[in-house]
Amino acid sequence: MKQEFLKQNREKFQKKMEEGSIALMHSNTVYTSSADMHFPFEPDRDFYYLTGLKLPDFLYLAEKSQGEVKETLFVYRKDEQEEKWTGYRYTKEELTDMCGMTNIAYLDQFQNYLASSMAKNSYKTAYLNTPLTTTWKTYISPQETLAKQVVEKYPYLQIKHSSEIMVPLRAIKEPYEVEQIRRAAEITDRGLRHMMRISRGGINEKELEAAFSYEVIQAGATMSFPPIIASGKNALVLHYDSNDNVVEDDSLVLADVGAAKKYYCADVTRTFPAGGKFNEIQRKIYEIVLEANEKAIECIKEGITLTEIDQCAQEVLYKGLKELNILETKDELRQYYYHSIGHSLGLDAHDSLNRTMPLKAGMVITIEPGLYVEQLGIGVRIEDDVLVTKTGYDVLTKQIMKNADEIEQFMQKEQKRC
Ligand SMILES: [Mn+2]
Repeated sequence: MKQEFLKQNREKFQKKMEEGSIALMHSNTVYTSSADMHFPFEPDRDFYYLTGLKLPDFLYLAEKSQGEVKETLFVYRKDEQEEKWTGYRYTKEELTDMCGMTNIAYLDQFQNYLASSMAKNSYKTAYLNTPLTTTWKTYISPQETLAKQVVEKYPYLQIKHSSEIMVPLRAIKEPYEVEQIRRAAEITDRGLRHMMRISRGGINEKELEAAFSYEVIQAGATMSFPPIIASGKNALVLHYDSNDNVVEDDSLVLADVGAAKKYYCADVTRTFPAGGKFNEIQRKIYEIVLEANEKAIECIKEGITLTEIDQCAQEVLYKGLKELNILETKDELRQYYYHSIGHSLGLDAHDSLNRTMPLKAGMVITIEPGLYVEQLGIGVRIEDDVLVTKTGYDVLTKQIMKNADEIEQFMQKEQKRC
C-alpha cells in the first residue's frame, strides 16, 4: 500500500484523538482451526487502515499530549528457526519502507514501554480496538485481552472504542481506495461471466462456485465473503452458502459474490437463468427487481439516507407485485422483501454505517433490492456497488451486465461454444 495514503490515514486518525490520550490497536492473531492447523489470518481492518500491514500480533500505539503525537509500532524479532517454518520475517527497516513509520520497537519491549510512558504522562483516555460484534463469539480475542490489561492496570483511564473515530474515517473513501474497489469489481465481473458461461441444468452449485473462485484466485485477489450460489428455492434463504445442490434446468441462479483487492471488497449479486433463458414469470419478477435497483440508484445523492433510498425501491417492488396480483397491501411486501436496501462497503464487506446518516461524497454503498416469492420458488436480487459523488453517484459495478436480454444473449452465445 502506498506510504503516503497510510500516513494520511494516521494523521486523520490522530487529529481526532483527544488531547491527553493514547490509542492502542492490536493487529489480531492467528486462530487454531483444529489440531495444529490455523484459519487464514485476517488483519484487524482498523489496524490495517493505519499501517497497511497484514501481520499477526503487532501493536500500534499513538500517544497524544500537548498537541504532539508519538506513534510506535511493536513488531516481532527476527528468528531464524521460526522463519524455517512460517516464512520470512521483515526487518525494522523493511517495515518502515512498507508503512512509513520510523519508530519501531519489539513486542517484548511493549509492557515496559507502556508502563514507563504511563508513569511519565498524565493520559486520561485510551482508544482501544476491541471487536465490535460479539454476538456469536465464544473466545477472547487478543484485542480484548489487551483491553482488559489496560483497564486493570490503569483504572483511571476513560476507555473509548477506536471505532468512534475509525467508522466515520473509513466511510469516506480516498481515490486510492475507490480504485481498489473498482479492480475488485472487474474481477467479480470475470467470475460472474465464467459462471454464466458454464451454467446449465444439472450442474452443481459447487461447480459454479469453483468457476468464480478460479477467476478470483487467478487474479491474485481474495474473497470479500464466502460466495452464495443459490439456485431455485435456495435463493429464498438470504445467507445460503452450502452451495451443494443440483441446479434445476428451469431455475434461476442467484449469485451473491465479491472479490477483494487489498482487502477492499466488491459485493455484487446477479441472478441469471440456469439454462440461459428466463421463463415468463421469472422474467416478470426479474424486471421488477431490476427497475427497483435502477430507481434506487437514481435516488443517490449527498444528503439522502439509506432508509430513504429503501423507500424508492419499495415503491417499485410493491407496484410490481401488485400488478402481478401477488399481494394487495404495502404491509405484505415484507414477506417478499425481507432485508434492507444496502450497506456501506470498504475494508469490510459490511462496513459500519448508520442507516439514518445522510450520505456524503466519497462513501461507497451497495444497492441490493430483491424479491423472494416462496409460492413460485423464485428468489431474485440485483446488487451494485455505488460511489456517492459531489454531483450524484458513480456505479462502480456498471460493467457487470444486468439487463435480461443481454444476459440471455451472452449465455446463449457462450453456451453454444462449450
Ligand atoms: Mn451486500
